Amino acid sequence: MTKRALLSVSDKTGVVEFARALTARGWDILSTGGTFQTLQGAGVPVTQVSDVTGFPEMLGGRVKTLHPAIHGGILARREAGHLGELASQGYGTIDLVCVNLYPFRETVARGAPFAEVLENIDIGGPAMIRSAAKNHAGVLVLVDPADYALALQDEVSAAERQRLAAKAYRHTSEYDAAITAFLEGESDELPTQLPATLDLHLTRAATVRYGENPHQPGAVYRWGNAVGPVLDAQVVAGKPMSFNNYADADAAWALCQELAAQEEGAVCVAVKHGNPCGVAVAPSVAQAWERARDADTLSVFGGVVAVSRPVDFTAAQAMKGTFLEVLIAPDVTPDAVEWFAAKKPDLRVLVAAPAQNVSRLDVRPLAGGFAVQERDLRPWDDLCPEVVTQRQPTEAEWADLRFAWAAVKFARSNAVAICKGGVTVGLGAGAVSRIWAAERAVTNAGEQARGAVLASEAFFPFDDVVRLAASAGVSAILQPGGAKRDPEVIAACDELGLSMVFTGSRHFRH
Ligand code: 93A
Repeated sequence: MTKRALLSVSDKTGVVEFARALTARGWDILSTGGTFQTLQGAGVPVTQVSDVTGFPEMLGGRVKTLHPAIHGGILARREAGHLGELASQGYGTIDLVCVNLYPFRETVARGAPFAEVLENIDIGGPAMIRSAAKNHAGVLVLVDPADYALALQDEVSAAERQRLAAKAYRHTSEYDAAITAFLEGESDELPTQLPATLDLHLTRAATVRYGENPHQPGAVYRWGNAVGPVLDAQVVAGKPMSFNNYADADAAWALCQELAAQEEGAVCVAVKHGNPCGVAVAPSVAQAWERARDADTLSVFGGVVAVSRPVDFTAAQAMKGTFLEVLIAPDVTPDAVEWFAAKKPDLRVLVAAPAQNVSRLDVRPLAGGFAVQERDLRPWDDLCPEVVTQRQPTEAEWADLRFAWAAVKFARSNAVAICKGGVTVGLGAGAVSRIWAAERAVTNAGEQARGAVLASEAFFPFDDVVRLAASAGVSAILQPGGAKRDPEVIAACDELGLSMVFTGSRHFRH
């Protein structure tokens, strides 16, 4: 018996060629309104679904294929009982369903009015896809033009049919998740409560040679229509970006942007393995770079550097003696690009735009899923810092406390930053105990800790960090506060003549 294929697609890519190839292999083609017109216009023999159902498309297209002549033809098991029942109604089988859905996500993304978005919720399409996928033993289900060629083979194995069915259900479930997310209002406003389902529509945005290590395959994905400052940056010189480069560049640029918004001067952030290792603000990019580098000349080796202002020839030359993996800036002058290309051919030089529509969600991989939260976007101006000691910070200390707060917020917990004159002179990050983070920061700072300030991203469980800081010469400390032993911690500051500021806001970053 002649096989029948039902083609009903919104994205008409490749459908004419596919239909033609099916026809050449002896298939009969059924189609809905728009697809029918496309195929007929291309000279492909095709029958309208309405001729099979005996009903016209109605309600402006809302009901086209929702009919037993269609769903019976798809769902009937290929065995005497079902086939007999089908034949008694005058219906035939449908052996291939090729459907892609109304462009719901695209309609949301272009900011269409609510009624238009609702109209783009496909009902009949998912019903056919789900019917065909359920009966995949007898029906091929295609939701992706990339699979059309497979369906043209003489024989499609049971395993391939099952794979296509799984892909079909994934397609409809992601589609439903996008609708849920939209209706729950996740798309525009900052969500106060994350929705029960998330639209994890991901598309590959970049290829990398491998993941974190050479034996791990890796790739970079874009979430929905989000714009990523690093994802969308222009690589103006150097080698292609690696997996680790993307991760570190993202971290460096985020901190650099945050500081650029709160500081007067040019900002430079050096990152190693996801943590800042040197951060500075200075009148020029070259000076900011030199100060960030000198903050920790050991760790900056092989680092990723972000700066908040255009890199000119002078700034480029200041980077001469240091091996760096990536440099990201809002712009790089042509003579600087030329110099980098000639003198540092391995350095990836990126020009990034401050991000507009960056995803507000932050995900942490779990085996089998993700933990998802809103990004920590709280700015300094959102805080109500409170001095809890007898001594008040000086104006210069206030400036450094604010600077240190941003730096420590972007470091992995437990983190402690010691800053002086707009430079992180000591950073301790990713420590499993707070005192160890403080010890690292104090050791790195050395003599520079005298008259410096210290910030911690979370509270002090004991007064040990205060005593260590005081012995190193630190004069002011900033932390969220809120620990059981806060009174002891404050008393230690008063005893040692330090200022302490509580922000009331913790900034864990695990
Ligand atoms: O409006 S629907 O939900 N009702 C239906 O009965 C129906 N049948 C197919 N949408 C329906 N479709 C969808 O129409 C398909 O999923 C496909 O996206 C689109 C193809 O329409 P046309 O062939 O008219 O361009």
